[in-house]
Amino acid sequence: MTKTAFITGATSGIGKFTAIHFALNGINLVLCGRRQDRLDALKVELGKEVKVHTLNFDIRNKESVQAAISSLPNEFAQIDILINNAGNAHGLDTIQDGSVDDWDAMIDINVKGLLYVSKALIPQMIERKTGHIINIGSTAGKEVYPKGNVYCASKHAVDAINQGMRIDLNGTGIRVGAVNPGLVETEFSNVRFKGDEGRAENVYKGFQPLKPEDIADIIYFVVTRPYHVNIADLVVMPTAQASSTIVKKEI
Ligand code: NDP
Ligand code: 8X3
Repeated sequence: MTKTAFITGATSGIGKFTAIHFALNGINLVLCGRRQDRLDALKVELGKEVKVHTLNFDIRNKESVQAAISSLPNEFAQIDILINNAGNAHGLDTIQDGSVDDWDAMIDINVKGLLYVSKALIPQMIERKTGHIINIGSTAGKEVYPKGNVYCASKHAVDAINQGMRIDLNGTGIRVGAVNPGLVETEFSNVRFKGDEGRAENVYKGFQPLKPEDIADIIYFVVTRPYHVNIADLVVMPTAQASSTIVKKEI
């Protein structure tokens, strides 16, 4: 039976390439983000392969999240796969210099937004006794690096929520797992450095970072395992990376 995936943060990077990979493999899509032009373009492009519905909402706003999900037409209302991917780092500063607005953004988007979407979609999965939730964490959810403070905290929270969801949903038929990437070249650093392209590009210079396609391929692998197999927690780094702070720039 054709499945339907709900992908947050589908307008860019990991979410966008996961949408493309899913579409090419026949998975219908509900694609979410705030940039309507990008949602429209994806709908036209991927609509050639599968059924696509788009939802424009700011994941920080719980009423908007609920209203968007309630508005899903019948043919998209049954979600088989939830990819909790929307998120970003905002700023890279010591705790003493960090901006409270950046902290709010990271906690509201990466943690609370993920919870709002999950809260809205889990009941129907419980009712149907099936579903698969993939939480996109990070190596920043496994270790803390200098100036990473609140971003790392938000991703450690995703790690805890991933474990908590798996424990609480055990026995419901819902699979829960996390994919935790290391350095992936997307718009992530453009957002972190607030549009400073030179600084963003520098993050990925001198080594081969992961591409969003690499993570999309892994997410597709995770969701296509037999039903009795749940990949609970997966960390993926570029070969050049050993930890958040150890990256061999010369290979
Ligand atoms: P991008 O910046 O390329 O994509 C981020 C996506 O999140 C966009 O589609 C954006 O859509 C969406 N988003 C951001 N803020 C909001 C919001 N307030 N409401 C709704 N949607 C929002 O980054 P990545 O693809 O790299 O990041 C995706 C996930 O992967 C994040 O959770 C990130 O933490 C994680 N990650 C990334 C790594 C990397 O090195 N790139 C490594 C480890 C984890 P729009 O702006 O249209 O709303
Ligand atoms: C993104 C990876 O190392 O830039 O989660 O924080 S990192």
